[in-house]
Amino acid sequence: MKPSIWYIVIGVIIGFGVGVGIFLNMSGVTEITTQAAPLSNDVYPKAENPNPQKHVYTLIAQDAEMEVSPGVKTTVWTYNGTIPAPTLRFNEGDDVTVKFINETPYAHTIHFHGTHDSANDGVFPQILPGDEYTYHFVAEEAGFFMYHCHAFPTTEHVRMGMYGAMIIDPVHHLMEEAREYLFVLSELDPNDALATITEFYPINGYANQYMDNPIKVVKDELARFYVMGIGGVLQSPFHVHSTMIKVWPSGILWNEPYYAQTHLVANGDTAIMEAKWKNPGRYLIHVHGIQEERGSMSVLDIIENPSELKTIETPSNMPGSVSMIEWQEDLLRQLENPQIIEYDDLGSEDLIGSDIPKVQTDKVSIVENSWNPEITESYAPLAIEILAGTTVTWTNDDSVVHTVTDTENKFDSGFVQGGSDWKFKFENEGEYGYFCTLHPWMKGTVLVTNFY
Ligand SMILES: [Cu+2]
Repeated sequence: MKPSIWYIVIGVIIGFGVGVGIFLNMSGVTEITTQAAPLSNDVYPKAENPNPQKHVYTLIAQDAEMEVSPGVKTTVWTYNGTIPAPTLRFNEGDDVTVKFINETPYAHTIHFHGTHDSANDGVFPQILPGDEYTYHFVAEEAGFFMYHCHAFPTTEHVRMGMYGAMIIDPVHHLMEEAREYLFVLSELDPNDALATITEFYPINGYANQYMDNPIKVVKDELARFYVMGIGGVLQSPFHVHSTMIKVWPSGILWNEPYYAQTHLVANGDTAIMEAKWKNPGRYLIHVHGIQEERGSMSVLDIIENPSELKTIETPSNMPGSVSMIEWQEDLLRQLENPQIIEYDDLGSEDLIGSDIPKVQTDKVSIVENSWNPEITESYAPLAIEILAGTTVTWTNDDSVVHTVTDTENKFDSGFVQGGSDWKFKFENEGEYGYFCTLHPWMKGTVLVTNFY
C-alpha cells in the first residue's frame, strides 16, 4: 500500500474509534480505547518486493513405479518422479513461470494455492496426454502454500501422488534464524486410490521414513517446520513432543501466531510452526490419531552438537537460516527409487475404430464410473449412426462431470454435470469422433448419413 493510502486507512480507523467513543459516552457507556492494537512482531505485513526475481520451473507429469513403504512397490502419478514433487521456493513479489508437460496417458493440471487469474488456476483447461501448458503468476502472499493436480476426480489424482510444497518467503521483516524442515502429510493406498481409509498416511511420500532416519534438531536452536495437509478424508492433527509449538495458522504470515501442543492441519491447508527444545534426547513428531500407526510417525532426536548436521544442511532462502529440506528430498528420492514409466503413444486424437458396429439411435449414455479408464464402453453405445438433421442426446449417468467434445472442434458440450443432458443437432454428413476433455481415454463416434 502507498503511504498516502495508509494515512487514509489510519485516519478512518481513528475517526471511527472517536465516533464510537462519543456515541458510547452519550449513551452512558464509558471507557473505550481508540488506540489500534499494536502489530505483533511476529505478524508479517504485506510488503512490496523492491527487487522481484524471475523464476522458471519445469514440472513433468510422469507415471512411475516406486516404493512407498519398506517392501511395498506401487504405480504412482508424479510431477518429476517423486512424491512429494519438488519444493518450489521464492520470495513474495517474485515472478514465477511453471512449464508443465504431460507425459502420461491421463489429463492432469497444476493448481497453485494463492492468488492468480483463471488461466493460471490449473483447472481450466485440463492438459491432455502429450500436451504442454505454461502457468504464470506473481507471488502475492508470503507464507507456505501448495500445488497439486486438479484433474478429476481430484482426490484420486492427489492420492496417486501429484502434489508439492511452495514456500514463499517474506522480503521485509525476515523470519528468525532457524533450521528448517518439511512435513507433507498425505494419504496413500496402493490398491484403491479412492478408499475412505487408506493403508498408508506417509510423511513426505514414504511411510515411516523418519523412524530409521530421525529428524535431528539441535538443543536450544530454533526449528521451523513447514507442514502441509494433502489428505482427502482424515485431517492431520500435527503433534510435537516435549515442547510447545508457535504456529502461523494456514501458513500465512499475516496471521497472528499462537501456541499449541497439537495443531490441526486441514486437508488443503498448511501451517508454519516454530519450536525449541531444552532437553536433549529421543522424542516423536507425528500426526495424532490412527495415521500414526500407518506411516506418519517420526523419531525426533534432540542433539547437543550441531556439527553432525554440517554435511547435510544447506543455506536457506531465508537469510541466516539453514535448511534440512534438501536432505529430506534426497532421502525420499533414495527410498522411493522411482522408475519412470515411458509411453510411446499418448495420442488422444485417435478415433474409435470405424470397424466397431454402429447402432442406430439418437441417445447415448455416459455410463456410471466412465471416468475409470478400465471401463471400455464409457459412451454407450460407443458408435452410433443417425440421419442428417437428427438431434442426439447425451445423458451423463455418471456421478462426475464429463464433456462431449469433437476431436476437430465442430462441437463441444462444455461441462455436463452428473445426471444432466446435452443435445446437439447434426446437419451434415460425416464421421465425427469425440472424447471427454477431462478423461481423454473416453471416446465415441457419430456417423451421420443421408439414408440408412
Ligand atoms: Cu492429475
